[in-house]
Amino acid sequence: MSPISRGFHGRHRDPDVDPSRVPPGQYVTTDFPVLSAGPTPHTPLENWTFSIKQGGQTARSWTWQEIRDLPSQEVTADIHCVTKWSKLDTRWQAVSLDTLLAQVEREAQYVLAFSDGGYTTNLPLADVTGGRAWLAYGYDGAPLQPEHGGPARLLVPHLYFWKSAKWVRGLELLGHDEPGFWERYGYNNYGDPWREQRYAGD
Ligand SMILES: Nc1nc2c(c(=O)[nH]1)N[C@H]1C(S)=C(S)[C@@H](COP(=O)(O)O)O[C@H]1N2
Ligand SMILES: [Mo]
Repeated sequence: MSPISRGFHGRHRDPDVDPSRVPPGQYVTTDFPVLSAGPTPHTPLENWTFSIKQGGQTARSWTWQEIRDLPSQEVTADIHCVTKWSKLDTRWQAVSLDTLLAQVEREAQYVLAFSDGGYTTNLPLADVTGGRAWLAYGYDGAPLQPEHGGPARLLVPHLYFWKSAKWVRGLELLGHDEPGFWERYGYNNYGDPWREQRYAGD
């Protein structure tokens, strides 16, 4: 993934920004940087599914059309990348993960999100329920662009943005915690931007 250049504008204090909305060590940008660890996958929608797996089995799976037929919400959220940019008031069209998880019987405490291309990220189940996490397929009034995770990505804005898996294809429900892609490379297991949990040990 390409680092954000040092000369990136927007580090100065913007008088329009309420500083209480910006976590420690972050700066606000109006751009929407693209951060991808690999190439952008292009899965045709007719082959696309979103699955919830448990105990090595698929507990529930939705086609693209089935996902689109579920009730969606307009979500406005501030997002915070571990490379230090934050973007305020991003607007998404999304299905709450509560809606999806309500359709499976579950015992799990943890989830591992998995994506086309092999990316994974782990989250406590408590962080993807209770109206705090979504499957997002629209951004700013348009379909979510492939470089930003389209056709659909996770949106978990209360944690650093690496937890918001792009090109997500499902959730594996687990009884134990299992580190995902960046978490295995030394990123923090939980990733709370307000506690500046960037790396393991923070
Ligand atoms: N599948 C996948 N999801 C991913 C990533 C990735 O490399 N692959 N990068 C993560 C990181 S580190 C960030 S900051 C955000 C970036 O999202 P954006 O490119 O839409 O800004 O996606 C996250 N989700
Ligand atoms: Mo990131």
